[in-house]
Amino acid sequence: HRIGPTMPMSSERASGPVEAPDKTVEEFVAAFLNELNFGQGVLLSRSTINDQYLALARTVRQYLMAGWLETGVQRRESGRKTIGYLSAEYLLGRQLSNALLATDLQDIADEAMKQCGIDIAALRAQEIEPGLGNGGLGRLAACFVDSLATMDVPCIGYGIRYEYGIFRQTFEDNRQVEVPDSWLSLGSPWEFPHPERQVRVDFGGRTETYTDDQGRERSRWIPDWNVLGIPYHHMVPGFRNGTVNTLRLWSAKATQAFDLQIFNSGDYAAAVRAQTFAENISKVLYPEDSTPQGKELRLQQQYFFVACSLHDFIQNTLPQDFDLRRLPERIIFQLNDTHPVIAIPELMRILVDRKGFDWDEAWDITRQCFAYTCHTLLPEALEVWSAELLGRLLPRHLEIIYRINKEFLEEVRETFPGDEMRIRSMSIIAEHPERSVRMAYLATIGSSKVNGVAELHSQLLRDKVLPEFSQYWTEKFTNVTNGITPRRFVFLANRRLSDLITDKIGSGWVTDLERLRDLEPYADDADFRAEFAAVKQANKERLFKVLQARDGIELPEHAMLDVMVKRLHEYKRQSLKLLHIVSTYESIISGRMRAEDAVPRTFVFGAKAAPGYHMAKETIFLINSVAATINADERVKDVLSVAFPANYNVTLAEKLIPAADLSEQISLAGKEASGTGNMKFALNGALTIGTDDGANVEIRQLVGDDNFFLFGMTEPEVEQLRAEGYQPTSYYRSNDRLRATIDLLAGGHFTRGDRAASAQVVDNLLTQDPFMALADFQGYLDAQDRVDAVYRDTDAWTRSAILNVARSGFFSSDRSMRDYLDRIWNA
Ligand code: T68
Repeated sequence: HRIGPTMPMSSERASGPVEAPDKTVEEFVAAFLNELNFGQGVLLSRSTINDQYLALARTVRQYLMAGWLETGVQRRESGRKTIGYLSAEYLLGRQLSNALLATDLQDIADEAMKQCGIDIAALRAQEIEPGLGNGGLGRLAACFVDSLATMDVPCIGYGIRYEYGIFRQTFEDNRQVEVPDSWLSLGSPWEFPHPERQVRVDFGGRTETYTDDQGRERSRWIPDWNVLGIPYHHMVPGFRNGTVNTLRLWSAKATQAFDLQIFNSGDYAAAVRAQTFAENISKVLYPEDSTPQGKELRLQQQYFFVACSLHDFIQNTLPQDFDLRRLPERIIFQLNDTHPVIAIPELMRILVDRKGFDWDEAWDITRQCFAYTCHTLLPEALEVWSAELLGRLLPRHLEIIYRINKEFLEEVRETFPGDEMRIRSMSIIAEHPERSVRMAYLATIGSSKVNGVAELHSQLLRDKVLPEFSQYWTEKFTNVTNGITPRRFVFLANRRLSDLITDKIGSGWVTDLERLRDLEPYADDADFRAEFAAVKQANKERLFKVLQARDGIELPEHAMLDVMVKRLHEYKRQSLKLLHIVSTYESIISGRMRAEDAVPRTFVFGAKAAPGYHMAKETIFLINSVAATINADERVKDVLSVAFPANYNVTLAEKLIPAADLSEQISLAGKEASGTGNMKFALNGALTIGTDDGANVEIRQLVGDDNFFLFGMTEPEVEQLRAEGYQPTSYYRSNDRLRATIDLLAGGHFTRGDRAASAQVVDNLLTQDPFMALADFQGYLDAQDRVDAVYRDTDAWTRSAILNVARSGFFSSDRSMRDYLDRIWNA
């Protein structure tokens, strides 16, 4: 059968419908060999694994192409509102497996490769994942575009084609060393460059005022340099529905390859300098996930992709002569955090300066075209640009921001006459320590809706981060709890569990995750529990093989797998996890607990630290040091093991999460906006030990207190303790186990006697402990004791694990997308 809808031939397809090869092994083999011979230019007998991988990828592409072209035609003809997802990051993960899944070609491709004498697993392993994001925010964008395609909602994902994505992490002497991620080096079969659709982007210069034909005083921008944006299109296939949406990533290119005059004068280096400068814009992803550095190049990146994207939609995607007064009927730009917020003044500039709208009408249109999602609560993560820098790079935009601010503050003044304190606190422009632009405020003022990413986060966003704004516009603020795509993170990552589920309740859950509820009764079915536990065990064995091959890590077969994977950040409290491990170890080696009485545990960490984040890097060093010591200590052999595979990424997550028994979600309450790893674990049958933070709150409410290990202070308790004056040493003095743990860490036991090597992390905990790990230590240990107790009762544990799966359907990103459609996009 053919893939893709069989629509009547449209005027755009003069040569008739594009057809995919038949979904048979024979046709697949033929298409593959064709790609190998004619696309790659090699014979099967002489082809390398990389040749074969590229040919296989291009073969699968053939099956998606009809749907992609057809979706494009439908989108242009239907006039439906499009979601323009603006995100500086997309953490896509490998594409081949997902494309095979979406087209239902997995079995055919397996068999076809077998017939060619090729091990398809080796080809899958050949793909370098596009790591065009830091963590949760970038992965969320990838889940959202997957869901929108699966729901057949028109969406264009706009972003940056970084030449280098998130760095590859390696360890040397237990310390993180970053290596550039050259994900494009072996060729990238998933992207389609469209140099003919290049867009020019201006920077710098000055503005001037002039009088237009109608005698109106106007301002215009005289830029002084520019670059080109070249779009690279990626397919975003829906799950077996024929829809293929587009991800459009922009790459920067110099306007003139090099300056001929300088070149002719013989100064080759000077001639290519301009080119290097321009092309730096999309060179590399900034690896800071929470502390924006205010770097000029980053602002260039932001404006670059946003300017390209707005231009692309308005000039190339809308019909010619479209009446821009109706723009809000055709597009809603969703701002993934503040990174693309410069799009707001950019649209104002287009409407006012280029299209001749008057200010008020342009402002009315603009605000309807944007919605803003905030992903943080950390004050240091809220983006602020110095007015000096913004004015130097984008002088007209700064002018527009000033005017937006002036008119907004006048409006506030009318509602609150004389309340200058309030007015100052709502100003987009901060005056101290230097004059700067608060991007979250600009986003809030320029958007129709503002949302947080979990219930607790949205509440704190209203009450703590933007209180004046949420009082001023109660209706503007809303919540959409994050979600994850069940296609990648359950169906693809956990084939065994998927088959077991489908066997019992049918396959509808893949696109309607609430159907997992139908599994609930099976929690009490002993046979099902045994099968469920066998799946978990098989996933562990698969993981151990991966870790053995990837990192040379050997792990015991039968231990609880206790996993903490996420970016390394103090607020996430990897150090608290470390205290638990060291405390357990200390109990055994001090003789307080017999090794044979402990529940055997394997602890797995995965975490990258921002290269400039010193404390995070010290924590990585300490985790590695503790791991090496514990793994070499015969006294705890097969009882405690610690693994820290380097370079945690989407590919590893897909192997790790299905194998986990225990999910560690232990941030200080009020700091983790949502978390999405927490959802992936629950849906793969891990139990959570967690604080009342982010989406943990909702997970616990849904799975039930009996199936969740809650510990730690609540957010109000954190605030209260902080107000009273938090003193970490008081916990050290009064808690014997904490003291023994910290003393062992501080005494050089894990660092070959070198006390200085652990001092920074230890001193930080004892003297500052900004995220109150010591205050939650005892509660955490107690909760871990409860974990052990339940784990000893295999039936009880498995029952809870099944209920976690059955009750977590809410966390599908399909549901998140429905919420955005209903509450934010009106589409
Ligand atoms: C995460 N944020 C939140 N930021 O921390 C997490 N930031 O709680 C939430 O689940 C997730 O977003 C999705 O909503 C991030 O991942 C970044 O990666 C980031 C990158 C650059 C600058 C600032």
